Amino acid sequence: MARSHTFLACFVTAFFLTGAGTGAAYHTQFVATNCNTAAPTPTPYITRSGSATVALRARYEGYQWAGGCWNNNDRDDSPNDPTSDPATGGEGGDCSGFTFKVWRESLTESDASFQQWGMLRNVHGPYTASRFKSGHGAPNITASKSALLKMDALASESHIGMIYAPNADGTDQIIEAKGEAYGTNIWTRTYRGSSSYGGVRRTGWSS
Ligand SMILES: [Ca+2]
Ligand SMILES: [Ca+2]
Repeated sequence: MARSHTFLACFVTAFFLTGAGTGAAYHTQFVATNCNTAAPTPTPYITRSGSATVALRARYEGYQWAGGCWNNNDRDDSPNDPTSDPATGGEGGDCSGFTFKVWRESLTESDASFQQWGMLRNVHGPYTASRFKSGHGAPNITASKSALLKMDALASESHIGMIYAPNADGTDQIIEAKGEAYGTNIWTRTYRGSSSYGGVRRTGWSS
C-alpha cells in the first residue's frame, strides 16, 4: 500500500471525529442500519488475552475511515466505499478507532479506566494514530519497541496496529484495521523494525 494512501486511510482529523456518526450514511447504510450509541460498561478487570479475543471479533470485518462499528459475520459488509470520504457509514473501525475500542478506553482523555464498548456501538474515540504514537491520553504511554507485549501497539504518524503475537524473526503478527481494500485482519508486519513506528502501551492491565 502506498504511503500516501495509508495516510489518507488512517489519518483522522478532529473535524471528522466531530462529524463521525452524525453524517448521513450512504452506500451500504451499515452504521445507520446496525449500529447504536449505547453507553460503555465499566470493566474493572481487563487482561491482554481477553482484549485479543475482543480484537478477533473484528477479524475479517470491514474498514471504515473514522468508523468504529462492526458485526461478527466474517465478511466486509461495506466493501469499496470511496476512500476519500470518512462519512460513508460503512462497517468497521479505522486503525485508531479499532485500537481505541479494543483497548476499552474512555472518551474522556484524562480517564484511564477500562470501558467495554459493544461491537455494534459506533465509536471512534478521540485519538488519531499520531496521537497514540505520542502517548496522548491518560491510558496511553510510549514504550520501548524491544519491550512490547501482546496487545501493545506499534504506531506511526498515520497508522497503528496491535501486536497479536511476535514472530521469532523480529516481525510481528499485527491485528489492525488496514484500509478500505483490506478490512481488518492479522498480517505479518515489519513495523517493529521500521523507524517510522514507535511502541505504544495501554496501561492498567490486570494481567
Ligand atoms: Ca461484517
Ligand atoms: Ca468499507
